[in-house]
Amino acid sequence: MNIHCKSNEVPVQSIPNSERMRTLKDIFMVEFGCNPSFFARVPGRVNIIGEHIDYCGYPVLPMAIEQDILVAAGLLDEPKLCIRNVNKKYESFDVKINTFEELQIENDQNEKPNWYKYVLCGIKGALEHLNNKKSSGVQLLFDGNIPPASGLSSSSALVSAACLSFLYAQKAHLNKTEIASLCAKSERYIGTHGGGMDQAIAFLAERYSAQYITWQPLKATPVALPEDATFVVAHCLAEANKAATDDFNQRVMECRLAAKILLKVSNGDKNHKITTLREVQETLRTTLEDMVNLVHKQLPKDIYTKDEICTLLEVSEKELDSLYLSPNTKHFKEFKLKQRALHVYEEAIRVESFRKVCLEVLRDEKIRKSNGTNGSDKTYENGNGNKHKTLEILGKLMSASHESLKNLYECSHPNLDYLVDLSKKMGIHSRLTGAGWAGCIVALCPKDKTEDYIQMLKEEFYSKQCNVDKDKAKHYVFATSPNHGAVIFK
Ligand code: ADP
Ligand code: NG1
Repeated sequence: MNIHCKSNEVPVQSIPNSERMRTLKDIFMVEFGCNPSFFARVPGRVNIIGEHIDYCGYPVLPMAIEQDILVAAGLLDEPKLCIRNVNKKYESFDVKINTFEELQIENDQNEKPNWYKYVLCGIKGALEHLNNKKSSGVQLLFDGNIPPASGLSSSSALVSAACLSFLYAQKAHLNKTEIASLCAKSERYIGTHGGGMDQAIAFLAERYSAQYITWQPLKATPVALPEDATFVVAHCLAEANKAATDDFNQRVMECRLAAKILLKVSNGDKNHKITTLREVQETLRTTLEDMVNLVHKQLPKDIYTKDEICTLLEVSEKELDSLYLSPNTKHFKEFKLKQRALHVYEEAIRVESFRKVCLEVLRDEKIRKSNGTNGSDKTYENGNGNKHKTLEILGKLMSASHESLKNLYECSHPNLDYLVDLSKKMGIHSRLTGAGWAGCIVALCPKDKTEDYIQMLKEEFYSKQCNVDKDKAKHYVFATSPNHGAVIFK
């Protein structure tokens, strides 16, 4: 039940009477000797299409999943932060909190950050937002079930849960878009230059529909997914922590450099403010299709050396490092600009096509329901069983997205490719979801094939390839549907 819920604020609901909440409360009592004052829940997400384009300014299409980070929070009189995890593999950490400037989150480059540093990111961002004004310290006990480092946004759920609970403890009121933007900014303290999709869907998600997320200003528009489709997530049994390698930032920087060069060679503009591929499209007032042609024309080489980029942009290496590169990408001597920019513009086209088809399906379903008819031949192919043409169109867009991520963006993993190929043999289209380099695929499955598909993956991948028994495999492969966003329980 909602205790209070302005539509644009994070809802405050009464505490669910569940085993998990009771256990969390009991462990909180053991850890801190008192009851929690409130709880916060932030979901993970699966991105249906639109990968590695949020940080280039393009819309994406994620939905929240059932798995989440749940945190129990207590208030402290002293300015202190006590961080605990139900899972003892995640160590405890206590720290004094005075100002956000003093809260250090330095990470050794290319080392996996300690988990509590993601919590510190959320607190640092919140403190900065509050201009260091705080009324209490906090005790936080976390319990998460999002597969970590697997492209389902466990890190952002953790950062967001920390930021949300700290702000709530200080009685600060932010609307959902404000807090989503704040959490996106906060997570960058870990060192990765993400775009904001994960934090946006964490707060703006709604039950029953995916969200078409657009930027500047941040906005989420619900997109109803076809009723006869199920989205299945399958873990490839490899993990990759984004902050532990320079791969993620390298891609972000390559897109940034491609944007600078495209703008410079197209209209001689050295405008340092423009850094995203979308801003270039907007400045040139042209279509995504024209941007694809422009990339072929203006970025013809497979590899650009740092020297070549400096010459093209008329900057010194020192300027290039300080103006455009992150600390962990300054050492790179070669960059792939054509491939990355092509992926981004073509993926942005795929997102638009996917959304358009979903809108058409919805419109047809509405017409069908109001007419009491069984649908038009345009949308449904009745000749060959109940094969759904629309799902095939959407599926093909997902397959094309995977091919592009594998070949142009080079962020796949052999296990992910194996899962995608295995799915294709059964006529199911799928793609890697999230950052990649490991993690999960998301597959679009006709509802009536879902059980057979999951069964096939359990046998052919988890059992035969990875020796995982069927009971355990259910944690790695599951059907999912759009869930709601973050809540406070009190
Ligand atoms: P993702 O793609 O899931 O966001 P990242 O590589 O960005 O993956 O971040 C994963 C990291 O988040 C983990 O290595 C861990 O430090 C932290 N994390 C995720 N889930 C939890 C959890 N339940 N408890 C503690 N830390 C977690
Ligand atoms: P994951 O690693 O799946 O949570 C990351 C970025 C997103 C987006 C995707 C790729 C962060 C926190 N998340 O998501 O913004 O760029 O990769 O589409 O950086």
